[in-house]
Parts: sequence; structure tokens; C-alpha cells
Amino acid sequence: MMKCLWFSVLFIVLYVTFSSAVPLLSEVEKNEQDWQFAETYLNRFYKLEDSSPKFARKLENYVSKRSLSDKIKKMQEFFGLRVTGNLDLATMEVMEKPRCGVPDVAEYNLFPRKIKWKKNNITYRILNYTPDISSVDVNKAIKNAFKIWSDVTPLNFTKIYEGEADIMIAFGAQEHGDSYPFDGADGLLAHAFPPAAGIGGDTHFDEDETWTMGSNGYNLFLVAAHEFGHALGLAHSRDPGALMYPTYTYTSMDEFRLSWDDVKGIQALYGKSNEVNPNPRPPPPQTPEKCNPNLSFDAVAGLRGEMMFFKDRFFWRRNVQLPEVELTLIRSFWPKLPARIDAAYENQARDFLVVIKGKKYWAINGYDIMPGYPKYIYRLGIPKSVRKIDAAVHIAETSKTLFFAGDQYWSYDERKRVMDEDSPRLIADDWPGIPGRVDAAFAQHGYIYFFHGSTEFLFNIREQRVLQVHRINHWVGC
Ligand SMILES: [Ca+2]
Ligand SMILES: [Ca+2]
Ligand SMILES: [Ca+2]
Ligand SMILES: [Zn+2]
Ligand SMILES: [Zn+2]
Repeated sequence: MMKCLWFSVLFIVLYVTFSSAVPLLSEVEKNEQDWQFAETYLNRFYKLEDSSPKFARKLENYVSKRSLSDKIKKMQEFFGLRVTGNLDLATMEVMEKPRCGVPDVAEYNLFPRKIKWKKNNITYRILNYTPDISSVDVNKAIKNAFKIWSDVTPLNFTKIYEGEADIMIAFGAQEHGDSYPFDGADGLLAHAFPPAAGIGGDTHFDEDETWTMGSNGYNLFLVAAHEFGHALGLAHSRDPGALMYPTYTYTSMDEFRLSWDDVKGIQALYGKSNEVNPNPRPPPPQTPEKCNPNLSFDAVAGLRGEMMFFKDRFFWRRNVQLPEVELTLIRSFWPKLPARIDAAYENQARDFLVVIKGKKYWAINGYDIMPGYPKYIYRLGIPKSVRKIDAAVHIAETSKTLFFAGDQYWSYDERKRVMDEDSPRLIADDWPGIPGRVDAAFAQHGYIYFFHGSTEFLFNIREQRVLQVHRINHWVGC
């Protein structure tokens, strides 16, 4: 299914760039395949009717096409996509991502009642092991996955080796005994049942996945941590920064944190941890809010006609013609990039995006990091003493890329591939009206948009002056 995602994305990109390319499938065939795939997806994750009275199911028979479009809208709303009711590219992209098998509209979040364990001491048992990693590693991943929840609640998890535990953990392929079959490699990764007796709380992993302790295949700790959220009573979150978001994105164990949204959710069910922690950890990370008046950007760049506004682990993606924006994790687009970046620019003529973090930079073409990257920024002629680039901007008209760091900037000639000799220069000397430092910059049609804190300065390059000053929130739909 990952293959399928890459294929469809590459296909569209090639098709747009070289419209003479011959598609492998006819549009009609492709369309028909997409609709069948979407129907399966929507019935699995957005099947409201199943949990409601019989008349709804009966009704569904003759309004099925209409209801499919309604379900697409629900799904688009859930993932923060543009709500069209159509199978557009962005919608298909999300549907094809590997994900959890628990529905996004589940019975237990349709009703406001809380489904939770009525006790704080919960037992678990591992019924079988995957051959992919050692049983020691499986035990470790499972234990750590429970720990992230017990760290923030009064819950205790105890492993037992026989008899029935509250949370029975098993690996299984295809139909594995609960009439919610898995689907082979990719697609569904795992599922878990909400708290209750019997099958309640039980957690199953798709044995057709390759389970790992690292970044290849699927990381067992990350998937288990998500599933145990369900086994404790949490539904899926719409917050792309939350562990309880339905799709899988890799984060290393060192970088992993429960998000503010996850912590709020689990504490609403079980309360806070009773233990007084002698070394309190920093508060859980919050997902950036587009209407926060103090919002600032880490980096801004174009990407094939869209605009990307980077902030923390995320970026907002905006098609300039449309008012809506989509918030996505950087890693869900480019799993090999750092979680956060400092600066970015697009070279439209050569069709690549450059992102910079610390002393390294990556060139990206579509979804692919180009071979040989990351490279060091000093190879462009920036002194080794510069530890961080604040902002980078490429000016198509002059083929120059400007790198801003502190109160200075460097100008790189993309045609000659050398740094201009008079670099660096002071920002104050050449960009009157721009504050001493900039967070991000973006150039278009003879203007540079400089971002500083929550303020944007529109600079006319030819007239060498600031024309307008705005708050930055409007860029992300606020
Ligand atoms: Ca159980
Ligand atoms: Ca699967
Ligand atoms: Ca920056
Ligand atoms: Zn889930
Ligand atoms: Zn199962």
C-alpha cells in the first residue's frame, strides 16, 4: 500500500510536469480502482451505520453512493483536509497511508459516556511473539509502551504469564479469530478493543508487517503505545501531533513524547499520576495553533505551486488559490528529515526544495531526498563558525539564494554555484525596515516576505523598501 501511495503521487507529479506522459492505466480504470479502494476504507473506518439501529442500515442500501460521498466528507473533516466529498489526490494520499485498524468514528466516541477500566491495576499478557525481533525486544517495546501511559496517570500495568489478563496481546495475520481480519503487509497495522470484559482491551498486531525496534518497517513500541491508548479507552484524535492520530509516522524513541492532546485525553479518563516526580519533565508538546496571536514560523518555502509554513514538527500546506490549509507532520512527508527545521527554500527552475537544520542541508525532489544529502552548509561557502541559518530565500529573477544568520546574510549564485564575493553583508545595510534578525523568508514576483515573530514584512526588491506589514496568521487560514 505504501508502494501504491508512492506510485500514485509520482504518477500525478509526472503527469502534471510532462503532460504528454502516457498513463499506465486509463483514467476510467484508475478512477474505478480508487473508488473501490475508498469504499473499503470508508466502510471500515467511517461506518456509522453499523453501530446504529437497523433502519439506518436498510436506508444505506439505496443511498449508498450519496452516503459514500458523505463518508468522504467525514473522513476529510477528520484529517483536516479540504471537505469536498470527492476523491481528490490529497484524500487518496491519506487513505493510502499505513494506519491503525480502529475506526475513526467508533461507537465509543459517538456517545459522550466514558468507557474506561474501573480500576487502576491492569494486567497484560503476551500470548505469542513475532519472529521479526527477539522476544526480549518485544517485551521491552510492550513494557515501554505501557510506561508512557502509566507515567501520566495513576495506572499500573502488571505482566502475567497465564490465565486471562485484562489486555491480551497477540500477533496474527489475516483472519485471526475476531472477525476483524488484517490485510497483509502495510495498510492496517494493528487494532485494539476498548475497555470491557473478555475481548475488551485486547490488542492485536498484524504479523504480515515487519516489526522493528528502529525506523525500518514498523516500530513496535510506537504502534503498541497507540493501541494501548485504545485499550485504555481513547478514541482517535484529529490532532496530527498526537500519538492517537490514526496514521503511522516514525519518531525515534529518544524523541518520542506524548502530546498535550494525548495527555489531556488519558487524564480525562483516569486523572493525573499520584507520584510526585522529583525531576518533573517539561510539559507535553502542543500542536501549533494557527490563530495563536504569538505564532511564528521556523521556515517558509514554496513547493510546486503550494506554500509550506514550517513550525516545530509540523508544516501547514497551502494552495494559494484555496483558503483552507492542511497541517501535517514533517516526518509524515519526509521520514528521513530532522523533526524540526531552521530554514527552507525552493529552487523552482531546478525543481527542488532545500531544507536546512543546524549545519546540514537536504535537497528534496517531491517525496525523495536527493542522493548525497545531507551536505554541510560550509560547502556552499558559509563559514564553519555559523551554527544555524535563520532563513533562506531563493530569488528566481536573479538566480541568487540568500542565507540569513544573525544580523548578516550571504548571497549564493545558483548559476555559477559560488558564494558572491561581497558576502556576508549586514541585513540592516541592504534591507531597510527589516528587523535585525529574520525567522523565515519567501520570495515571489519581485517581493520578499520577511517573517519576524508574529509579523510579516512585504519588501519590494526593486524599490528597496517595505510596502506592508501584516500579522502572519492570515497565511495559515486565520
Ligand atoms: Ca481483555
Ligand atoms: Ca497490514
Ligand atoms: Ca528559521
Ligand atoms: Zn488507532
Ligand atoms: Zn484482532
